[in-house]
Amino acid sequence: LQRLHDFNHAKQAEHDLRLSYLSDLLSRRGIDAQDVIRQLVQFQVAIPSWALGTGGTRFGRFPLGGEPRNLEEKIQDIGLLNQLNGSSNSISLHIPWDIPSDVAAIQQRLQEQQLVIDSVNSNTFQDQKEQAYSYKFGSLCHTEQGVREQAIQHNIECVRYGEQLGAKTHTVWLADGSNFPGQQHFRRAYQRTQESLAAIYEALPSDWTMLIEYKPYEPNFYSMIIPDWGTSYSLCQQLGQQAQVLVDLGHHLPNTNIEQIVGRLLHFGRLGGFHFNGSMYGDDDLTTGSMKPFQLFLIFNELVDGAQDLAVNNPAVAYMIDASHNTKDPLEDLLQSVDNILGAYAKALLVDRPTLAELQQNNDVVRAEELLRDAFLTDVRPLVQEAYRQAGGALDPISAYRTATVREQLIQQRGKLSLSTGL
Ligand code: AOS
Ligand code: ZN
Ligand code: ZN
Repeated sequence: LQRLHDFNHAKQAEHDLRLSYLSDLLSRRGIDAQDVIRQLVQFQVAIPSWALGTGGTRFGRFPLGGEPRNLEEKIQDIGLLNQLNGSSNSISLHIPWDIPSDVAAIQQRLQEQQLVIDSVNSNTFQDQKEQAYSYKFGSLCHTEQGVREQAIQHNIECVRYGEQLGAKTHTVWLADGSNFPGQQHFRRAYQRTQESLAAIYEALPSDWTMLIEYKPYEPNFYSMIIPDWGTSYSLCQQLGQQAQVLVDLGHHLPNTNIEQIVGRLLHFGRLGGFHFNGSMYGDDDLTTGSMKPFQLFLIFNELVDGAQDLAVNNPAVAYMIDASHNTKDPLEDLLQSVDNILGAYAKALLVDRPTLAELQQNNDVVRAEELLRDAFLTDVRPLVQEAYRQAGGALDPISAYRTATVREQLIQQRGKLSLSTGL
């Protein structure tokens, strides 16, 4: 990527023209473009270790080649992304897929790439070879104490690995649930889950956060133990201040008003984390912003509104991309996702909040909506590109990636059939 400078140089003149036109337009509205760009440069979204290889479905997987074979290579890939867009300075790990064999070596790699560990994620949705009990009928919710204890210990082990690597967040997503009516006693299963989570929470260092992710269906199709934000919220309330709700954009039934959920959680000070992806039907894990860009903007509108409102007392939100699919080069997909995320964020930063508040107060429905539409329809790409450039990245990360023939080189280094651990 040494050619990044030359690459930007060729695009610079046109970029300057577009940026100065937009900066002029914005300054007429009292918005300082540089101020927006500064906030875009600061925005960081974590990359999970499992998004770097082609995901596959239960029907098949079509390896792309050059995919990372171990944690070191995953760190290398994320370092590459971060060089291109300056927006992905952290990595989320999945235990046991990413158990570090040599902690010092991993720390060294992270330092070289100027990356940090974002969160550790437990895995009780699969059985591992050496484990004593099966998770076929659940983990933290299981009817048998031995299974619950094994799952609790696994979660605590994740936290211990995370501590060695400087993580501060533990994410729990449970596949637990039932496939058939009558299979599970709803109240007792919830109670057991709550008690198991409390045991994990007790082992959490005092400066850590525990994120509880909800999902309405899959892999269980009749009931999930934590199907919705209300259940996550109730668990967090019982656990304590270090527990927070995690919103994954793909974990809602079609047409759910996700932006309202975000607003509610901010109001309660319980929004801890975000998993970005795109969804047409459910947990599709498509490119963020590829399906519902207006909804993504409305979600950022809530986030920005909450961040600017002194009455809101919510801790910093941990952002991550949770996507994994079968067709694109995963690195190109992640660059697209970050681009859509920053675009939605930039548009939300353009919203004239005092005027919007006034319109809402006076019930001026049309002008309130028009105000949001105006921000949404603004072409903010010059701001996002300038943020990449100021962060030392490429004006156009995807074409820089292609021009530098990154994938071809990775295939040469790692082989055509390299397989990453993961889904
Ligand atoms: C699963 O559907 C959830 O989105 C999880 O956050 C995550 O994708 C999983 O833990 C990855 O293995
Ligand atoms: Zn997720
Ligand atoms: Zn998911």
